[in-house]
Amino acid sequence: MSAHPGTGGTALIVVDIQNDFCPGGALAVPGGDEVIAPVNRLIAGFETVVLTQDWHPAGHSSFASQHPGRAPFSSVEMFYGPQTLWPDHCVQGTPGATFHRDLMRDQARLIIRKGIHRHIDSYSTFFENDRRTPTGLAGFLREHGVKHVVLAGLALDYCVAYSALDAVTHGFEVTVVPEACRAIDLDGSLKAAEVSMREAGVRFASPDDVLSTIR
Ligand code: VGL
Ligand code: ZN
Repeated sequence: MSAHPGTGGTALIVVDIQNDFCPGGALAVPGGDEVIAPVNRLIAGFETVVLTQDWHPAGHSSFASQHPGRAPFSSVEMFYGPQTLWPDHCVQGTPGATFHRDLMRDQARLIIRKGIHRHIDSYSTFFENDRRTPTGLAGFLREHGVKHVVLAGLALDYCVAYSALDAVTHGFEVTVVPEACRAIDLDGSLKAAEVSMREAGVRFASPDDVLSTIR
């Protein structure tokens, strides 16, 4: 028997627990570092753990600094639709893009890096924001027989929510663990994300519920 019987069909996806999304970071999510303790407990219970990393080239088109006269957190029209402009964050190879040092990383089977194309942002860990360019995660999960994905991390109303919705589209059963997530909450984005996840059939569960059902 494996150390974690019964977890084979379920994967944990830990979204963007990077320094820039934690207090003191360039795009700090309030309380971002508070997710690390519950996330580590989840990681310890799973056999298939995927970590994601927001991983932008310098001068990425989602940075307000690339749009003269535009402020961070305003919105522009890109070729793929509206795009919120962010402070420069998670630039490849910088300390801000590094995983938070307290995150348990050794057990991860795969690290997905997203937002790597200069002219397309990516909130979802399955597709870039053009909704067409895949990251390869769905194929990885299918090849490992995963049917159910559990999501936690940052930010609940952006990368976690978009990833959850895309996972549903790919036919996975999807559970989000809100206690192990924190939100940016820009102009009602948290409420909107919760509504669209609920409507899509995403389930919400506590870390204890998740751990007891996979065991
Ligand atoms: C994210 C905004 C910009 C996230 C990434 O991880 O939720 N949000 N880039
Ligand atoms: Zn980003």
